[in-house]
Amino acid sequence: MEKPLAIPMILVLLLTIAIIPIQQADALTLGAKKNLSNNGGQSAGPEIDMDGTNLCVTWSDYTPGNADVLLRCSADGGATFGVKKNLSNNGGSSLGPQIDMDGTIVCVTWRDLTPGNPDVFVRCSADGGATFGAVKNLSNNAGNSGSAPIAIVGTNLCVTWHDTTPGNTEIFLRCATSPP
Ligand SMILES: [Ca+2]
Ligand SMILES: [Ca+2]
Ligand SMILES: [Ca+2]
Repeated sequence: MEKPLAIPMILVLLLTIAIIPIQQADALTLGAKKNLSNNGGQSAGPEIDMDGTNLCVTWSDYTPGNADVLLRCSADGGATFGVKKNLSNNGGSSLGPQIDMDGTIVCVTWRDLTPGNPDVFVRCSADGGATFGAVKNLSNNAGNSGSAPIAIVGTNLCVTWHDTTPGNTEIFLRCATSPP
């Protein structure tokens, strides 16, 4: 007597498993789209990081007349954003920004052609992106230096990049115990 019930029971179970994820997906609440760049030039290559309710987005933007690294931060999880900041603000192409945050420490790295060859630049903030220290040139050498992911834990930070200065492409690393 149990066997005829087994197949309908399995079907009900399979249907339940299939329907639950759909219902959960429908229950997701998406906020409204926000235009963070909202300017006339090409805005490309956004990167994002978030720690708690501190959130920053960085990208490369041609609106200033050449490629510069722009940044916009939020202290309330993306509900409202501060003004755009131009972190590079120089004549050469500033491309491929990368970002990491820990608490209110925010650092952005990018590849900058202003020195005459591609170098890795970094700029850090200790107050969630409200104010930034000076730009630092981490590579400062003759070869092609680029693609600079960054990691921050507490006040410790490390940046890595590829560099052709040794004669072939090598991977460099530079660390600091406090934001430069
Ligand atoms: Ca734009
Ligand atoms: Ca620039
Ligand atoms: Ca270089």
